Amino acid sequence: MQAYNSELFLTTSEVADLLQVHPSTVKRWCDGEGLSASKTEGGHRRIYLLSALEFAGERGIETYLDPFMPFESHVWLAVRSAVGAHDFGKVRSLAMGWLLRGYPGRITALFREMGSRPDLPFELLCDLGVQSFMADVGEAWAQGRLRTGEEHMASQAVMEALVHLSPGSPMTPEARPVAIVGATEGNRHQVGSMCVRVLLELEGWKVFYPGGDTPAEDFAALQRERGGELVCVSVSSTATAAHLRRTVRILGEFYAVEHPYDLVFGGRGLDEGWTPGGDLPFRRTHSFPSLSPFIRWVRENRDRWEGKAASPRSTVGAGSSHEGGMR
Ligand code: B12
Repeated sequence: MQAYNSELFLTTSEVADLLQVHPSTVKRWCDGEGLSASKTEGGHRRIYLLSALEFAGERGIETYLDPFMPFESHVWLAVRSAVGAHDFGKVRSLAMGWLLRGYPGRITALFREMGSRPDLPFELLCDLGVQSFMADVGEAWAQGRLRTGEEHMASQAVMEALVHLSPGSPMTPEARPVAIVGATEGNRHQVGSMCVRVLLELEGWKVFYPGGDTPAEDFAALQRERGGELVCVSVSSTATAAHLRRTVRILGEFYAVEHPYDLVFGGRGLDEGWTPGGDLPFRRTHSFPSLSPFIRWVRENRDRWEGKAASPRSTVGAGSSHEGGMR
């Protein structure tokens, strides 16, 4: 039985949002059309979540909570904290529980639902929700609570949600701006770069995504062939300074001034003090630990890419860009 929880008594607007109708329709339903509601001291209607869902079921109205039965209340509370307070604690524990009990499909469904919310910025979902859930997965694996296969299933469940959330890249050859996004050679971690891909696509970019373990030469070749204005290299982990230096060197060797681009390194695997170097050929070089500062920078510079101003080499832009020699 569901324990009493006042948070599960919804306002008319919350029910309207859940059932995808106008709040005045919910009020009408409460006033004599069978949707039971109580009133607060101030005279506002409150509707028990499960009553609203039962009412919806009787009328054939589908809600995003239906596939989560019998966890509707938990999911509703989890999504509400994530969207309203950017608190993903409940999401993380629900998703971990499902992973341990063998319901990875629910993890996909939950991340898909949150990712389709216009009131939850996608970059925050990735930086706070996806990243922390996957960190929990890594921790559980390290403690022996999850098998390697279950860790893989978690990555797969999240990847599937991200694939669904991708609006796809524009098909036309002339669509701009163009980005190349992937993870460095030897790096099999794909979720971070996939987050970058979907985020840029949501911003209207055409993205070429070779995924994890992409040789530096191939980033360079793709950029040249597809006219990329931005090359994003994910350094989620396992990269050493020597490894990153090599990537920068190879990209530098292949760089053609007549096809200028900005180079971005990103991910929590970047050493705090790591700098890509001083005298670099790229138009600009930046590194960002997470998506939120990255997408701010992308938006601030959008005009430049849309105007396709092929400015010659310059080492740095604003923010967390880099100067100084390689370590
Ligand atoms: C799942 C996972 C795997 C899976 C990956 C499967 C897949 N399809 O991706 C598998 C099992 C393959 C794997 C293997 C290994 N893993 Co692993 N893995 C993880 C785990 C649990 C989750 C990673 C993840 O998906 N995170 C979710 C994403 C969203 O987070 P993210 O990658 O950090 O991306 C975010 C930011 O970094 C940033 N970002 C990322 N890329 C970019 C790019 C740009 C341009 C920008 C702007 C931002 C950005 O935005 C994202 C959103 O915030 C982490 C644990 C952890 N704490 O992260 C360990 C972890 C990353 N793995 C680790 C290790 C050591 C390994 C192995 C070496 C283990 C081994 N001994 O075999 C191998 C290496 C394999 C290889 N050659 O790459 C270490 C890395 C330590 C380090 N400092 O380098 C971690 C941190 C675990 C740990 N605590 O030790 N792993």
